[in-house]
Amino acid sequence: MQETRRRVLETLESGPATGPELAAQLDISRAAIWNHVQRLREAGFEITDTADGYELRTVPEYGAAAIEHELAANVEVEFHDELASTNATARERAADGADGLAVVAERQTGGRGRLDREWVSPVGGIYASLVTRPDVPPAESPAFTLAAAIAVAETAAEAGVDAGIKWPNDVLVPQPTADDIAAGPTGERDPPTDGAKLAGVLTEMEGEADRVSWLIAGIGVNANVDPAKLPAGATSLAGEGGPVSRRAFLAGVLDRFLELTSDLESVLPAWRRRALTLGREVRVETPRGVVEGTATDVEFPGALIVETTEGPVRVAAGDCEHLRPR
Ligand code: BT5
Repeated sequence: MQETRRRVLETLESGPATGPELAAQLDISRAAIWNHVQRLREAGFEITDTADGYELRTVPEYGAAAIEHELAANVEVEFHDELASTNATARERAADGADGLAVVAERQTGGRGRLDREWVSPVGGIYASLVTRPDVPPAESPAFTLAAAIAVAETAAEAGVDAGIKWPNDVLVPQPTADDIAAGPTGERDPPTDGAKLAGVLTEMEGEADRVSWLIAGIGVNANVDPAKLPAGATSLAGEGGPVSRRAFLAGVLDRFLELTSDLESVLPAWRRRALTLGREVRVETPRGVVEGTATDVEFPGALIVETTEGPVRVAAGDCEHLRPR
């Protein structure tokens, strides 16, 4: 959001203020203040004229200005009612030189997962792609994928939904098994299953040998969506705990992502705290074949260490399945 407009909004958040008061405080003309107030009204902020001056009544539920208003970081938001894929549009913006831009859509008609899989994207979800230009070698980009998954899982936990991460980037909500339910709160229970998928991350990048040119963190979160509208095995924040403020949730995710990626050494410890995969028997399909064993750790920038019958194997990329112990 334009800097002066952001300051007008911040001032009104602490209480009503007249045009002359705002003009004096921000050192601009009263006409300019009026102009900013009009722009905010057009963006959906309800600002009324009262005896005490302009009064901020409500903030729009979602949209560019609403998200920018919640963000601590200086990120510009571009909002669309519908896009094929926010990642596809973000790629175009990246090619045009964008940096610190989040492309957000109310729904996607061609949402993508990894390996050209589909990402079902009904209204009510969060679909966002953040374009950044980090000064790191391309080999470190997997850490950004982990960071996006951590940011979503932590923000979900703050919203009361206890989400964890399946390596590398699936945000899942553990579900009770049939045995759990039968055994009751203190009984013997089955080991946890994978859980239901709440969110996914699709990172795309372009770079030269030693430096990333741009990196896009594409984040899809089933927020205020009825789980019946999602594929089997999926869940939503609304289904787990109740609807959330999408503007606050997304701003929380983007701020946390930028914080984690500004210090890549913070990523692995934060990932381990939310990991569902460590200690589990896993089967990972990699481009070089299947690796099966116990997942013991992650290594920078995001490889999974699997203890197999032939010793430890370092898996850089692949599809991971949690197995029940033999
Ligand atoms: C992912 O892929 O999990 C990455 C998804 C990234 C989506 C975001 S939305 C904003 C941005 N713009 C895009 O076009 N994409 C990004 P993957 O691990 O391949 O998982 C895909 C699989 O998850 C599908 O094959 C389905 O089985 C399942 N799936 C599809 N839609 C889902 C949904 N809404 N919730 C949970 N699971 C879903």
